[in-house]
Amino acid sequence: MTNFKQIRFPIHSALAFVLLAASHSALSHTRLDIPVVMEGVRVANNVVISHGCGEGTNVISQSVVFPDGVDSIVKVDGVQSTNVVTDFLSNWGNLNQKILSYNVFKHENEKTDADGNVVGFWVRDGKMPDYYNVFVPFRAGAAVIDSDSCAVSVKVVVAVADICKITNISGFAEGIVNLWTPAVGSNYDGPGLHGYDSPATLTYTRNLETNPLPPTCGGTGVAVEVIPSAAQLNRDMPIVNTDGKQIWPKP
Ligand SMILES: [Cu+2]
Repeated sequence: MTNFKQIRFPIHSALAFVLLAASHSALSHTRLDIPVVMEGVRVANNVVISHGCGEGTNVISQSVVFPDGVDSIVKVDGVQSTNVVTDFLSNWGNLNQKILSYNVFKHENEKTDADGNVVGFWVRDGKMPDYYNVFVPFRAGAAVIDSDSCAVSVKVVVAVADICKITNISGFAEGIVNLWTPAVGSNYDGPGLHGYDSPATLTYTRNLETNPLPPTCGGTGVAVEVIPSAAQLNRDMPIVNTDGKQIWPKP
């Protein structure tokens, strides 16, 4: 073991590098200000943009989409299930509203589905330097976990695009756009980009005092995850002006 010191150093360095890289990405990706909320609690939340698309770039627009609960992917303990969102969140739909703010972005609007429920929002005409942080505020409504379900937590996956340059879909690249979306096979997966398959999330935890697990759950309960479908992201990720004109991506 005379070589111990010689081999120990590179291993230690490699470990330090991995830890540094992990903490960097955890800190620097676009995430929610308050990523975990107890059910029944309404909070003022923010989408936090922590960097642009590289040195010298500005985030000029952002698009945010929540799963609509219509054709969303539902996973139970990590396994895709045939359940629907309302099996676990009894009041899902229209829970998240944009809080109006022209601090950074000069135009904004909510995105709605055919029934007028808010499924996301967009902001544009801003200029956030790469080295800045920006809060995009929204009101996260009080979700209710279905009392008959065994869910102890429901993690809602949120798709976000931080846009530094307006292009068409084929123009998506490093330095142009950061896509914090689940890789579900939509036009907004962004394979190879910085935020690939690293979406923001909002987790509701069950209030076990007021909403105890049914005895049939066996005491442990399940962790549920709700992910927007590719069809929904293709429909809802674009930024469309009130006059119907699509701003991003360029058609
Ligand atoms: Cu990052």
